Amino acid sequence: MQALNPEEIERYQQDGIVVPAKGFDPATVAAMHAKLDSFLVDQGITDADYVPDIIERDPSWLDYAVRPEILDAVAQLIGEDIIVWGSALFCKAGKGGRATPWHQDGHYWPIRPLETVTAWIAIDDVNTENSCLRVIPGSHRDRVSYSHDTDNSDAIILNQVLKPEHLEGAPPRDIELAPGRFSIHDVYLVHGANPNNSGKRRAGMVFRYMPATSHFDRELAAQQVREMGVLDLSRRKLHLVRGVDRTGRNDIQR
Ligand SMILES: O=C(O)CCC(=O)C(=O)O
Repeated sequence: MQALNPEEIERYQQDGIVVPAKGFDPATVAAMHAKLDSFLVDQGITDADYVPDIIERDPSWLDYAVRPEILDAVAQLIGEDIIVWGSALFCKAGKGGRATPWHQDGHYWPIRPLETVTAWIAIDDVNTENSCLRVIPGSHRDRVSYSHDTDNSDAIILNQVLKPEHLEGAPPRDIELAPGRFSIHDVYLVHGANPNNSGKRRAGMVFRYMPATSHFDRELAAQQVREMGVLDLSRRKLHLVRGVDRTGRNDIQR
């Protein structure tokens, strides 16, 4: 059986995001929850709401990125040659959890052609109350990278903010997820999240997948840091998790 049925693929193409019917089983959810708790202790992380490079900090997180529930769905969307190039934890405390500004991911990602998807996995129960991910359905369809402003304010977790004029269009949709369920979103999709002051933690793990027909361009990454002051992605490790590197130019982690 395919991970995504034709209706789900159609929904992804229309909306730029899909929540597959099948998430992780309860035992996997429990293991992931426990692993997050010990990971936060081991890493001495007490109040960080955004922690990049989770797999680099603890390579065993890659086991979750390659679970068939996710990888089979990703393969249906980007093809059978797949590189995991990013991971992050968005773990917002129940009080003072900072907002994620409206943004498009690909705006500062050094992948050419710019094709990549993100799986956002709920570790906690994630809903409107504790500020789940919000998206503008269909905002990916034109395949346009809109302009962003740089905002280094402490109130938000990313410093690239979509210019407000690009927010017109469909109303935002909240992506509510039970623990173990995940969404997959397109690189051009406009998304963000409200601050969390609900009293309930809101933890989600993300893994980023690019087709190995695209090139992860480290020089471009360094240039983007110089020109935009964005997070430095130039030393990201590339994990080939299925198929082969079709470009022959991606320096895959061995
Ligand atoms: O979880 C969030 O608040 C933001 C997640 C996000 O921006 C992403 O996964 O690309």
